[in-house]
Amino acid sequence: MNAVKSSFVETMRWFGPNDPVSLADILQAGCTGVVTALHHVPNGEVWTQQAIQERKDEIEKAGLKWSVVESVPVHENIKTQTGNHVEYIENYQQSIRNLAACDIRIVTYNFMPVLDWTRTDLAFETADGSKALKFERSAFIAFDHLLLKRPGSESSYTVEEISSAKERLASMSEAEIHKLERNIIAGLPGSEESFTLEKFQLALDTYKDVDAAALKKHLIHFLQQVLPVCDEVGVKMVIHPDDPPYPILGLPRVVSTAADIRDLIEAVPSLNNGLCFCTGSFGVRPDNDLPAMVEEFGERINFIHLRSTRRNAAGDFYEDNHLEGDVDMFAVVKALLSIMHKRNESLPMRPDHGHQMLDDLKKKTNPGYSAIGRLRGLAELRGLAYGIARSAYAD
Ligand code: DNO
Repeated sequence: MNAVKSSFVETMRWFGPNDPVSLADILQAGCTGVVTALHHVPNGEVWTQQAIQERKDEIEKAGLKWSVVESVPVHENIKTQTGNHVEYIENYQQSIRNLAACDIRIVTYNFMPVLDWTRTDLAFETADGSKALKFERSAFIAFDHLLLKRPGSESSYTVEEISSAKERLASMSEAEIHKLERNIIAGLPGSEESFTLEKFQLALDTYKDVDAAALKKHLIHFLQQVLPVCDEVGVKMVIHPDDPPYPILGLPRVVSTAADIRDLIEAVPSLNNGLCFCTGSFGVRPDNDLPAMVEEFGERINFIHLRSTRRNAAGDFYEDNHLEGDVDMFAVVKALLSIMHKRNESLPMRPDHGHQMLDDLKKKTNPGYSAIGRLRGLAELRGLAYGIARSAYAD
């Protein structure tokens, strides 16, 4: 069987030297690659060649490869086209050049206003006692409308939704309320921003003149500036979809559906204008047909996050085991293998998130990024991919 045509490059995210999960752990999980970023560099500043090279050397010394950058964050001024946005784009271009000089060629980013990914509960106890990340709509509305008291929030929700949010809030202790606020605004792992309640409203206010059309225009402008540099030095940009994949807090979100991706491709056709195919983010919307999206965007998928969510009618979702939930992981992996087969190329994949379980329940872990839950996810996905590849592509 042809190993190249039918397998992922298995990677795990690593948050750098302070990550409780070490490079040695990632190697033992069977990975060959690491996905990481220079989290200590302030958002908007240039990543120097020296800092990149040092981090790369550290990874290689551990027997791994720095496969993908996740993320070079896009400064808020670029998203709103205010302040020093011109300079921040120049800095971004320079970071791309410096990464290419160190032979790092896949760069993840997102274009979500203010917040990166959002959850209300980081320790939702599942039926087997392991803990998962959850987004509960009533709790989120309680935060937005009743705690933050965002001006205009009443028009984002129905009367029934607001009344269930009131009930939900009344059921919570002070400590639970505090935790809910922190979960939403204090920055989940990998987010580069963290806020207090007062600062948070000020950050939301910076978008008062930026609707979805303007945000998409700003994203396209950013791509028009950055992609020529990528084409020149050989770097692939991969955009991470919105998580959750719809507008929240009155903020626009423009990377949630297949139609959104089409708009970006049409505006900037370079093949280096690509996609981080995150099944957990896209999969929250029932109208996103994931295997069809893999087929449609196959030549531009250059990084893959595999994870499954389970949603209910109330608009809540939690992160299920990787092969369960609403994502048809068999169909998605099959479609991805077929793309890799066609392209005759292995693509980097990471098991996205995992439950906090077994020994990790006693440890301090980065929510979603504990070792054992991701190891379980990776092992299941590896087996699934192997089984499909053996039956479909064995010589
Ligand atoms: C969450 C991650 C995101 C992702 C960024 C990409 O677990 O998938 O934080 O890294 O949105 O820029």
